[in-house]
Amino acid sequence: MRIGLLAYGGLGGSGTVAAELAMGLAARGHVVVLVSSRRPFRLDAASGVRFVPVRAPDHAVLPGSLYGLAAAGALRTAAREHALEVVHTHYAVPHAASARLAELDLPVLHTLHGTDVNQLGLDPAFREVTARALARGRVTAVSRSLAEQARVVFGVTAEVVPNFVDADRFRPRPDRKARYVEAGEAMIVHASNFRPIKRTPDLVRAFAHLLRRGVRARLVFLGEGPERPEAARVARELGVRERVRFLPPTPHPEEVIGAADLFWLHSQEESFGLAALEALASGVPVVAARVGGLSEVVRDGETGRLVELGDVYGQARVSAELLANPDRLAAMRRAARADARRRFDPGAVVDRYLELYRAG
Ligand code: GMT
Repeated sequence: MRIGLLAYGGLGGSGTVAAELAMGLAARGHVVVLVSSRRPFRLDAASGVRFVPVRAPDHAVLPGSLYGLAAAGALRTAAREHALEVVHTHYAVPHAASARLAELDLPVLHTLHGTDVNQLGLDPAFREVTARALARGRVTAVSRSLAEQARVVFGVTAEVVPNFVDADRFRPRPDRKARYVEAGEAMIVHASNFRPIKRTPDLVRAFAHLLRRGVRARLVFLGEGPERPEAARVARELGVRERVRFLPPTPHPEEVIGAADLFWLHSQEESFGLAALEALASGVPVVAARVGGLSEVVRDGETGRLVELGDVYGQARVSAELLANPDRLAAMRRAARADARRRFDPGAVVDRYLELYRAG
C-alpha cells in the first residue's frame, strides 16, 4: 500500500510510535510517507520511509504559526505527489482537523495518544472541531483507559490498538551497567521529555527516601525538557545531587534502559507509558504511579509495582523491597520481558493497522 502518516516529530512518544510504525510498514515493502513537524528522533535514515517536513511560515499578519493549516497543506501535497491510498494521523490535536481540512478523498485512521484527549481535547478551543474530524474516520486509542476517555471527551468509539516494542532491540544489557554506577550500586532509570506531567522532581524526592533507607543506588535521568533544571535543583536541595545523573536524549535509549535494575515513572497522567514498555521488554521491572493506562502495561506485583499517585514514600519503599530481594527481582525481570514480548509484539500491531487501512 501507499501509506501517509501525520505525526509530531522530535522526542515525544506519539512521534516515536509513528516512526516505529512507519519503519515496520516500510520493512514489509509498503511505500510510507511520514509528514511531520520535525524529523522523529528515532526515524532511521536507512529505513526507506520518506520524510516530508511541515513548513509553517511566520508572517507579520499571522497571530502565530498556523501549524495545523500547514500540516493540512503538506498532507494534501504528499497525498497527490505520492499517490497515497490511506492516511493515518497520530495525536488528534490538530492532526485530525488537519486531515479533514486537507479534503483527502482517502480513508483516514486517527490514533489517539494521551494529552490530545485528556488535556488539549478538553479545551473548548479544540474539542468540538476535533470531535467532528474524528467522526469522519476510524479511531484507535493506545489503551482501554484512553479509549474510555475518548468516548467521554469526543463521543467516539475507539478501538484499542496498543503501542508495541522491538524486544530484539530493547533487551537486557547488564554488561553496560558498570558505565553508569559503581559496583554494588543499584541503577534506577527514568526516561522522558521532562514535562511537568512527568513529575520528575517527585522522582528525586522518592530517590532521596530510597537512599535514606540505606539503599546504595544511583538515579539516571535520560532525556531533556522543561523540568530538568527543577529536578536538578531538588536533587541539590535534598543533598543527593552527586547520586543523580542526567544524560541527554539518545536515539539508542535501549543501551541505558537495558542496563538498569528498575525503571521509575511517577506521571500525573500516562495513557500508555511507552518508555515503561521498553523497560519491561529490556527485563527491567517498572515502579510507577497507578494512573491512566499504566496498569494495562505493568502487571502490578508480576512485572513491576504500582503505587498511588503522589506516594513518593511508597515508590521508595516498594523499590527498596525489590532491590533487597534478588530472587524476586530476577523473577520479575524474566516475567517483565516475557510479558512485553507476548502482549506487545510489533508484528501483531502492524498487522492490525494494515487491516484497518484496508478496511477503509
Ligand atoms: O499525550 C502526550 O502527552 C504526548 C504523547 C507524546 O507524544 O509523547 O505521549 C502520549 O503518547 C505516548 C505514545 O502513545 C504514550 O506512551 C504516553 O503515555 C502518552 N502520554 C501521556 O498520556 C501523558
